[in-house]
Amino acid sequence: MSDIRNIVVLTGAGISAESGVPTFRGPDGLWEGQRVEDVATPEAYARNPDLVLDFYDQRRAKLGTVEPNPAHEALGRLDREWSGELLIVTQNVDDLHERGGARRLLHMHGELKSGWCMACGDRFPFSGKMANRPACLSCGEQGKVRPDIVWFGEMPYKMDRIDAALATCDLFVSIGTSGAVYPAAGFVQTARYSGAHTLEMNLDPSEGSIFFHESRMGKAGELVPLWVEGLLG
Ligand code: BV8
Repeated sequence: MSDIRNIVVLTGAGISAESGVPTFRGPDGLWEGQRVEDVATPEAYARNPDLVLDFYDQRRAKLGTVEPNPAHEALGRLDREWSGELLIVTQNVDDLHERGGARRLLHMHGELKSGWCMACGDRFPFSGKMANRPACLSCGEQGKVRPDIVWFGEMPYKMDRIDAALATCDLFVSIGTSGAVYPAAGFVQTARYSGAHTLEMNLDPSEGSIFFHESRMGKAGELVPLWVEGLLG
């Protein structure tokens, strides 16, 4: 472990599960009562904007009722104390990493607390209800603000920055993700190709488990603090 300098951490819904934020693939295959294709695609938004806006309004409002868990806080400690390079790439759209102290953080699938104006293209902090068709804070256009979320079929954010970090990392760690969605699910292979050691921490083996040098099965709230202590201790 002594030759580790540059770390990339990928997180998914599993890291927020112990905070009470539902993961995507519940037992009934529904996600907060909806089918993913009915709420997380541009077509769904065009077809039924009220359903989609209300779905995200509800999740945004829920952020005020959940707290970061020990896994988020451990990554916040790693961010403060790690002297090498670190990039935390999250697929999550909640704000628990920030509230847990992470700073070297990137939301590749967007954020619930951000609005995106389809009239002027600006993005800005948003915490209200989009179903009320608010005016854009930048251009004032009414009813053109959509969730700043990367839906299926849309380009994930900051891929160039992610690819550059994967190309130079010595350690790639995946936490709480099923490895079901690309391009995130392919990051482990990119990291391996760059010669990085790869570690997965998950409740169950992900779809990409075979690509990891090491897999630790268990709850993120227990495994991540132990891993960070081992790295920094
Ligand atoms: C793209 C935001 C091109 C939404 C999300 C046809 C047309 C177009 C594209 C495609 C297509 N077919 C396939 C694709 C590609 C598609 C894709 O991969 N589809 C899959 C279904 C096959 N991908 C895309 O469309 C992406 N865009 O391809 O554009 C492109 C690509 C590259 C370069 C240029 C162009 C965009 C995908 C983004 C979709 N948006 N989120 C929102 O949040 O509302 S996806 C969403 O699901 C998440 O963000 C995450 O990425 C994904 C998987 O979720 P997970 O986070 O892994 O959560 P999940 O519930 O699945 O698993 C939880 C895990 O945690 C489990 O393993 C569980 O065991 C574990 N766990 C539970 N509790 C704990 C725990 N672990 C530890 N501790 C615990 N306590």
